[in-house]
Amino acid sequence: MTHEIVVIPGDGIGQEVTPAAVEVLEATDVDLEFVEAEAGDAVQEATGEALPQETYDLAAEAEATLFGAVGETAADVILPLRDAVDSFVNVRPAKAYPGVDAVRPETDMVFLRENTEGVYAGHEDRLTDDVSTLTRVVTESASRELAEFACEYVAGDDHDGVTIAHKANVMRETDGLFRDTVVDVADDNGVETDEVLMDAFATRVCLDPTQFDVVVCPNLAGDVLSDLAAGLVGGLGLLPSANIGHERALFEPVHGSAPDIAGEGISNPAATIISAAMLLEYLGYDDQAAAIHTAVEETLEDGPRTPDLGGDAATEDVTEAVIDRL
Ligand code: GGG
Repeated sequence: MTHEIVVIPGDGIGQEVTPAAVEVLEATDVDLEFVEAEAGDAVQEATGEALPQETYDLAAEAEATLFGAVGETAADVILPLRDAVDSFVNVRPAKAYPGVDAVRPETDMVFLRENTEGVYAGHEDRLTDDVSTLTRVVTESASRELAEFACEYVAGDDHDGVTIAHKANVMRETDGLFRDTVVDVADDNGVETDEVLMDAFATRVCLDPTQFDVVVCPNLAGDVLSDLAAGLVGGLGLLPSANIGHERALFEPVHGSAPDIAGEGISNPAATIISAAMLLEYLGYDDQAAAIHTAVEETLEDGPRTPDLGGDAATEDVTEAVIDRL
């Protein structure tokens, strides 16, 4: 069976790491057909539209989409693309790899981030020169959907339960609803929960990341705390993600377009290649996905490595090394 995969490289290093991940996918025996589509800052500049309708429609119809990165147009591209695939959770594993110089080499956790609301729902207003406002939306239904996914996620593997990171002591109505709903759903499913205020999480995860395994968070908290975890494992070049919807999904590295190094050919493709492995898992190709994970792990351990990991290799060198190990 041929799977159609929409590929949206986007801006900056998205133009380097996305083709690298496609090369790795092409080196597997999975029958994939790639359809490239445009989005991002450059398209906005050229056409006035950061996310062309054609790109949105392709993502809304494909089984899976592989996305790179965008810069200033993140809100106009990433949020609608997540909407196109009807995604309710952003799965962000953060783990340290042998051989990579990590602040906390014992880190191994996954963030299950609410993907549709919170402050990223976009209800922002500029009322006067002096005043701007933002309405934060949290619904019981979206919190429930995320919690149900979290319960299924922990049931499938060796997990003790979930940690809910929130700020319900201050945002009582919104994070209170989020926290109470996740606890209710977990109780109904026999899944243990513990809770931590998101600011305390930031401290505790730096001191001892082994306290955390599966972390369920509202949208903004999940975005920020997973980037923090990236700092513990060696940088954003290592964090993949999957935006899971009901019938389709979108895979992307956690990092952005990194304009400071874009065009130099030295961006770390690991996060996007691991995102591509998650795409294969999503399609049911567990063996091929596992082979990519192993090849990336071996490459991170033995090299070559890009400059963000202390090496001097190019994106292409790392990509070839992963493919050679497949
Ligand atoms: N890899 C996608 C990308 O460009 N991420 C940067 C970003 O701003 N992300 C915001 C988010 O994940 O909500």
